[in-house]
Amino acid sequence: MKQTLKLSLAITTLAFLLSGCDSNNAQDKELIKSLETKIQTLEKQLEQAEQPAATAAADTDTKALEDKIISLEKQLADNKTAADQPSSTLEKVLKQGYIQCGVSTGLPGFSNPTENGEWEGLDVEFCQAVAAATIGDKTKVKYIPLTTKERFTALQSGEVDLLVRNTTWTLHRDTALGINFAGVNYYDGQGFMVKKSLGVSTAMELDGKSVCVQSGTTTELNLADYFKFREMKYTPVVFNTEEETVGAFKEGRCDVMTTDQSALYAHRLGMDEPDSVVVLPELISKEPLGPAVRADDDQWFNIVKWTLYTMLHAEDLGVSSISVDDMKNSNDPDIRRLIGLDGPKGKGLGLKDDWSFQVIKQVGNYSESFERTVGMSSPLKVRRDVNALWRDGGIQYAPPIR
Ligand SMILES: N[C@@H](CCC(=O)N[C@@H](CS)C(=O)NCC(=O)O)C(=O)O
Repeated sequence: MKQTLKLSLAITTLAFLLSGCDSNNAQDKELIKSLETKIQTLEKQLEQAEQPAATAAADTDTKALEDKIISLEKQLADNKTAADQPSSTLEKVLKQGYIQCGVSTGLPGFSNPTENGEWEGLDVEFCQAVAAATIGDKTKVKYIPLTTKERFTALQSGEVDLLVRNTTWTLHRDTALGINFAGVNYYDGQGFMVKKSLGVSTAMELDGKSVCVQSGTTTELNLADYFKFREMKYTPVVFNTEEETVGAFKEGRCDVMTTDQSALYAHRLGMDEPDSVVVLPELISKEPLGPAVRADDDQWFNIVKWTLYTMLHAEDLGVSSISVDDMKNSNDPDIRRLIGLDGPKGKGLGLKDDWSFQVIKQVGNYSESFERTVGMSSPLKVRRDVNALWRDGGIQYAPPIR
């Protein structure tokens, strides 16, 4: 439209020029007059034709600018929210003033609620050790009881900062769930428990029996493998919680109960007549139990890992919750580095230099924690065996602090 008008205007103007402005002929004058009028009309039309286009262009520009402003405002708001959010688990923990530690719903020796509502056990003490390392106070822990099914989701979603729940470190869990295992605080294996009246003394005699087992565990999978590989039959009786599984075994709803051996010893003690049940000698799997963290935070992963190593080193170097104060006067370079007087101290972990001192002072070395919760000073009376330090015939070993 604009193009057509422009062309008409150009032709008319040309005709006007060609007609000669100086002509005196009346006919010519009339023609000139009509061409002048035509040019004016065309110019006016052109102006009008250009007007809406200009407005539309301006509208488009305004819209684009508005969109840009909205998007910038949104970016600003997002950045502000992100800036308000702690960027690391350590930051979050320090801000909230406690650690959210995922534990079991109740497993004697590992994580068990006491009658006065407190928690005790090897895993519970490890939660406390991480609280001592980071916040400087082992009591700053909020225990979140989790079933087997809930545990990994709770860690992934951030409901817990740390999962210390007699959880077996496996390839699948370490690689497919967005979590990392930070070490092994108890080397376990899966076993079987039966009533003496069943007249069975080895797992090879369990063909055709019914077995109580908890769902969502490595236990369930190992059980299936064990019987299938040996072409033995069994009837699984599956429950979601520890309480139900043990309850069913007690009531005689299955012949056999299977889980981590440490837990079997604990449950045996909880029987009305512990001597009426026996834990069979076989271990059918490896169950290295350890703390797990989310996979997106190396600093937190390192803090948890080195808290465990500190407890192991302290045992190795003979530093306990009792002796650690005196050790401040020690000349032993290993001990001085262990308690943060020399060496890398807390910097690399983003912690205070006395972080490891606090772990040992408030919770103790690995041996102290082990004996108190599952070992000889506890009702479970588990021997160190494979959980002894490497120099005592076990496999517990920590990399050097230097
Ligand atoms: N270590 C195995 C088994 C862990 C497990 O959950 N075991 C049961 C039986 S000992 C348990 O802890 N139950 C306690 C609860 O349900 O809170 C795993 O990681 O899958």
